[in-house]
Amino acid sequence: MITLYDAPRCPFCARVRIVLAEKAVPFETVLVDLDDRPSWIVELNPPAGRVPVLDDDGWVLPESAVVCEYLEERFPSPPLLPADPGERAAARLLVFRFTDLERPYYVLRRGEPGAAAALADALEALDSLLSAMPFLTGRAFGLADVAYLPWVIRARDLLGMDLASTPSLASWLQRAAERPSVAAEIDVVAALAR
Ligand SMILES: N[C@@H](CCC(=O)N[C@@H](CS)C(=O)NCC(=O)O)C(=O)O
Repeated sequence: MITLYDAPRCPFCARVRIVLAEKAVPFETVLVDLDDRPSWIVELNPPAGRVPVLDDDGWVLPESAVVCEYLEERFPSPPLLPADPGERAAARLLVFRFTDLERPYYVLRRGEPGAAAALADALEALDSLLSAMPFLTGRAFGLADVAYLPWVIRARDLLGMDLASTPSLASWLQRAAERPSVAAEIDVVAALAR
């Protein structure tokens, strides 16, 4: 049995939730209170007790990008990486460069002045990629899309970022939202905003 140590507000956990949903993998959830982190989660994922953590019949894995790749290999169907090695590498490169979005996102969340402009630049960089291809993973939805979607949804719905000036990004989000896995995450974020 697969267990996900999870927190609804955590976008890293959202990556794993999306992959599990895409692959229709049954799993159980253990909710972790991020404001009062239990000692057992620190023991499971030292030193900070970060989530997500996946436990697949005793095989314990932290780090959302690693967990997503693990699930891709453990449950290859439907695939979330392209068949072509070059296209796979391009998708992995985007996951690797996720910090380009992560940094300005968290600077804005901390409320630092001028941060919205830096996040807008990072969203524009994604928009430019998406003007040339339908998904960040390339021709089909996959792990690079999963890596970014939780933050783009939160940037729009929690931080008030307007996607009107990034039309390719806005269309990508709309396309992705047609998938039940992503629609469910939009609902999770809506509940956080209430
Ligand atoms: N690199 C980790 C980051 C996970 C992470 O930072 N999770 C947050 C919740 S969204 C957390 O548990 N933070 C606690 C801390 O940093 O002390 C991943 O990709 O899984």
